[in-house]
Amino acid sequence: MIRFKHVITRTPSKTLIDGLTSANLGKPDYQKALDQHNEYIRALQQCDVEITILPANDQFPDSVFVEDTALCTPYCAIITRPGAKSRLNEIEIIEDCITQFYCNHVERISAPGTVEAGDIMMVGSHYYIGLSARTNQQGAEQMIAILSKYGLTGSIVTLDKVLHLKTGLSYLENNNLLATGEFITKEAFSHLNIIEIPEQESYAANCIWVNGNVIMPAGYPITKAKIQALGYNVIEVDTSEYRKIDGGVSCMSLRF
Ligand code: CIR
Repeated sequence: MIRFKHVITRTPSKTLIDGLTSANLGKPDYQKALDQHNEYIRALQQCDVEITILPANDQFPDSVFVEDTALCTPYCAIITRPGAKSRLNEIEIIEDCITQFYCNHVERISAPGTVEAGDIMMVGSHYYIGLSARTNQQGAEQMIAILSKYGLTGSIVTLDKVLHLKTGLSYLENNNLLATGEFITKEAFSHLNIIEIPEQESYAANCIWVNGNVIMPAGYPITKAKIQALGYNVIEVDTSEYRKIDGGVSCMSLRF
């Protein structure tokens, strides 16, 4: 059974209001987003992890979503190469912090590969990599080759409707997988215990398991009841301002 020791987050920048989005929910309110980020950190503080909080960076509106910039495994970290142009150079501002934790076990995705780690889901020593508008075939193949150097495995899954793989999926350990929409019936996950998240609560399919706790967005009672029924300690956080720019609870941290 894994245990996470570390979490990396980044304070949202004022420019967050200009984050990339496909949602039609209006612009985030910065003060509210900041309060919600603090609430997120308080939730993590209940999960027995050491939390690193990186400073806000105005140059990158989406830099609060640190998850996309690196894949942190137990043996190595892989700096990604985000497929969104405005996010590509976010890797420059995460690198030092990642190197502090992983020393010389830091790898990189190179051009023409693109990867955003929101497209990668860890299940034990296996990593599912979603091909999306942000993660391409070359990037996924490079990722699998790097993982294999460290005794880890990876495989590619396709996705059609959502931004990132983990927009519609969350692995909660103990064989339990939250899934919504296109992922409920995907062959690749049929060996797992699929917990179906109904369409009207699809945003809540993006949750995080942190040492026996599940942090989930507030306001999704069906999902909450299903997760609680599995025996997890559920911690709800309001992420309404992040939802407006296609972000959820997983995107806002790196956990390892
Ligand atoms: C983006 O479009 O890149 C951001 N507005 C949202 C990123 C969400 N990250 C994630 O799902 N891992």
